[in-house]
Amino acid sequence: MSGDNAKDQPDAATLLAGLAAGLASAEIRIVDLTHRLDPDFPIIVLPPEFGQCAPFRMEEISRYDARGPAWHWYNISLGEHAGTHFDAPIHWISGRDLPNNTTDTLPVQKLVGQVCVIDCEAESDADDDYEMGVDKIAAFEAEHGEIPAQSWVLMRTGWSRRRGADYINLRADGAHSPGPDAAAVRFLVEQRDIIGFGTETVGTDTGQAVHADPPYPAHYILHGAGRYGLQCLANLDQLPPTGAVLVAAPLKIRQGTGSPLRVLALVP
Ligand code: 23J
Ligand code: MN
Repeated sequence: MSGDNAKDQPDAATLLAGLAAGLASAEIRIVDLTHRLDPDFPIIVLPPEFGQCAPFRMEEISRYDARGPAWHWYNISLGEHAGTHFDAPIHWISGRDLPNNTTDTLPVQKLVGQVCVIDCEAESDADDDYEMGVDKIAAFEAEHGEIPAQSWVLMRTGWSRRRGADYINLRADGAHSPGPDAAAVRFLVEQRDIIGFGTETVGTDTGQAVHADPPYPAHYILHGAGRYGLQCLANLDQLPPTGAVLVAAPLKIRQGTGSPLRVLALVP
């Protein structure tokens, strides 16, 4: 055979029409992977010598009253990395000099792509400090096939079901939450050419990653290679291991290092 699949594939207009029809008929479902942007949502706690991310705040401007008789609205303020959010390469020192490394310059073509979901719930239930290694990725690929180039990879831990103090899980020695180890992130970037990596926890790194080498290895490796991060994701248990499409478009903040966003998944 020639292997020329292009001839057998519908053209782009037909593909898009199929997408629209699939959405209209709900054969393609949209799953919301976003937590509610809420003043009570937990914020990452860094060691006390460092600056801290501000939580989400809302202030009423008017509510059909003397301040605005026919309209209701708020002023809001928040850190770029509050709530369900996106990390751009400039967020980390390893990505500071890359081209198109900010929320206002990154190529939007990368913001929609296929997604693989690696289920680490059992391991994370058993160990708050679980580190996903290359062995776990190998097991995923043995079952579901190789992670395609230019995929998003999400680590499912069940962490999004935690509430209040259990989410950050702070102890005297800092936060405790699962994440990938350095070798796993390096593998995904170098061997699988991922677009980005996402977690249910407050960081793409483990809670104890300040002690790793390099510190915060997921941030260091991902952003140093121009890849993106997603944090505080929800509803990963509603996604298939492969075959869904992720939509993750951060706000176009000038020189932004990240942004809260609505993360959606298109699921067959
Ligand atoms: C700054 C320093 C360490 C971390 C983070 C930010 C994040 O997780 C973040 O939101 O990017 S681990
Ligand atoms: Mn972040």
